[in-house]
Amino acid sequence: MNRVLITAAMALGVSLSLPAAAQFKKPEDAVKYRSSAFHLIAAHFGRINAMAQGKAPFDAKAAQINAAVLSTLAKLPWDAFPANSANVGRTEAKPEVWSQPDKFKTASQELIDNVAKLDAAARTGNLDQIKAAAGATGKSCKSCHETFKKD
Ligand code: ASC
Repeated sequence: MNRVLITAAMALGVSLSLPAAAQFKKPEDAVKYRSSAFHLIAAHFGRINAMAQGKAPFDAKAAQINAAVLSTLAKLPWDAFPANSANVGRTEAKPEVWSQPDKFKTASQELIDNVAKLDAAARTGNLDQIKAAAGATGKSCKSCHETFKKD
């Protein structure tokens, strides 16, 4: 990696780890950011999951690309839940996000970990491994939604 890329990567790391409220001018901006990230997560996971469930033809290269994108996307929403963005705009977040922060943190880390395993599975090109990892990832989506997302 050259120096420009290293500097850019460090800047990205710093901006991703800033306190949630510091990253958004208005609470609505945080809602937009996190819901956009979740839309992209659903799109890229959906492409893999369709293959895993036999609803789309298996394309190992496409699975690999989508899983790689997903492994970055899975890290994005979690800094976009500042306390002033509960019940703002069109948020689908339940108050439990803020009243049970440890549980929310654990759930978010579970997604990140499962997506990392899905990424590893996709790199092998083995459909059975992808199916298992996609199943676990879908479960972490679902269990988090049960507590933290409005219907
Ligand atoms: C998806 C998607 C979700 C989850 C959930 C898993 O593909 O958009 O919200 O999986 O349905 O049960």
